[in-house]
Amino acid sequence: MDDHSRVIIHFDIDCFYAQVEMVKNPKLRSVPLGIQQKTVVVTSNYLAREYGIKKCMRISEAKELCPNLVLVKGEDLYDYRQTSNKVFELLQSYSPFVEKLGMDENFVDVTELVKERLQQAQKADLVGFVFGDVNSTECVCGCQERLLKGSEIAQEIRDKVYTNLGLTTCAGIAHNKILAKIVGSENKPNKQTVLFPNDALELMLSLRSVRRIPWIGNAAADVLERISITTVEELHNCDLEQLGRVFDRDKAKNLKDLSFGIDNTPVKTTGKPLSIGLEDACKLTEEKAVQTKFHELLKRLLILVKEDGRIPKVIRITVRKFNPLHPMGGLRETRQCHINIPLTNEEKFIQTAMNLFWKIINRNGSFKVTVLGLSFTKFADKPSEKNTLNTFLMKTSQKEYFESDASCSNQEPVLKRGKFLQDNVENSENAIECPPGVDKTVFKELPLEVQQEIWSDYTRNKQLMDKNSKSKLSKPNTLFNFLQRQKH
Ligand code: TTP
Ligand code: MG
Repeated sequence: MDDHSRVIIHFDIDCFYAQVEMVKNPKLRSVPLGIQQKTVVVTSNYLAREYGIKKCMRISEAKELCPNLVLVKGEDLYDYRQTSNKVFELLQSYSPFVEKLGMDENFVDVTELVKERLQQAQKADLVGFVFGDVNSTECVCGCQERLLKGSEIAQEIRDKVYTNLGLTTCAGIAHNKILAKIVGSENKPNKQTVLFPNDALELMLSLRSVRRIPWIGNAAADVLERISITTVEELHNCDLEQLGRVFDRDKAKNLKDLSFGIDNTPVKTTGKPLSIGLEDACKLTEEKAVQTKFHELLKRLLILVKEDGRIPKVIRITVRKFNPLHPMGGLRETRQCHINIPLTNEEKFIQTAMNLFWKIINRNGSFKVTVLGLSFTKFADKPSEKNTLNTFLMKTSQKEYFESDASCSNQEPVLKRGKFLQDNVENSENAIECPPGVDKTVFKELPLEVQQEIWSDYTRNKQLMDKNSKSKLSKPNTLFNFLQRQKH
């Protein structure tokens, strides 16, 4: 059953990398601009597209089409990620349901906002384009009114993205994700399009090839081709039994639904990524060159990890060996291991990455690596800032974890903290005396502030005991008494 109760907006930033560069350097707005990665133009501004420049075109071909093409290197993704995060944050100010789809696309579920706005003003006006027939028969569920309100909200958000960040975007407004995504690219750039449910079938058929249906990957499309299904229409007309012979039941049903534009999946709120990684295409044949590439990747990666704020627990490397049968492709192999390395200890990271590398590549033979990647996965959260003794101890050890110098070893941070304090206390002229009855080793491990607190507890206790030497009063719950109890 197709449910029309939601209003979903899909946002896609126009010529994303090119716009980020144009925001940084407005002079680039008036020239045909291409973003270069290695030997290809990964994207270009719309001025360059007028010359026929396409995504992933070779530089030589692009230059032939447009000799005035200005090229900017786009291999460092830092600014693009930053901008992507800013757009994401801005969208979150409209709805808690924002799902990131790559760096320049987001779904936003604005159903609640639409409801609120319709309560304030019943009337909603169409903003932007409509796919199909504006006067298509009205659905009884009220979806048309909701989607029109959605088009007003989409315009409002796009205006805000432009005012705050200088970026133009396209938007698709529909009652589910797949339709919002498809309809959004009907009118580009800097435009928005709404789809009413009655026209969903027409939109899906307009794609023609099943390969153009989002979420039907190449693997599924290849299997469909083997059973002679290549068009959306053929997928509509085939029966589930036929699909069930090559896919499991759920997948078969899902493919059929998608081809009709039926998609009840929710907008999943995007949390922090499960892994943070980078990889580069390369041609590496020597150990030294591999190390240099790891260094390069690590430098960029550490900036991202520090910004993310979590502590990586696992390092993973990716290697693609040259395969003469697939000179442009081939399988990637990965190896990973647990780590406990301060983020400043780059040498230790490289050493660990190289150890993993030699698990994939035979150290005694020659090699040719065409892709090298480095990533961190499995993160631990940084402790909260709450001011408890426990978080104080944790916080200090984590602070060290982030800030310690390259001489740090690969020890547990808490142990390192212990050593640090011991040095601190033993060498300090202001070292605080360990009160009688408290374990000296434990005491020495504690931060000066805590030692100070325990000493004060001890002296206060002592005064109290001296005053009421015969008193049977129970001991108050102080740190000093706690440590005394631990010892006995
Ligand atoms: P897209 O959304 O495909 O393209 P775009 O935003 O540049 O252009 P538009 O939406 O106006 O059609 O990709 C987003 C960014 O991803 C793009 O700016 C550059 C980058 N990219 C790559 O790095 N490699 C690729 O192969 C492609 C297609 C894009
Ligand atoms: Mg885009």
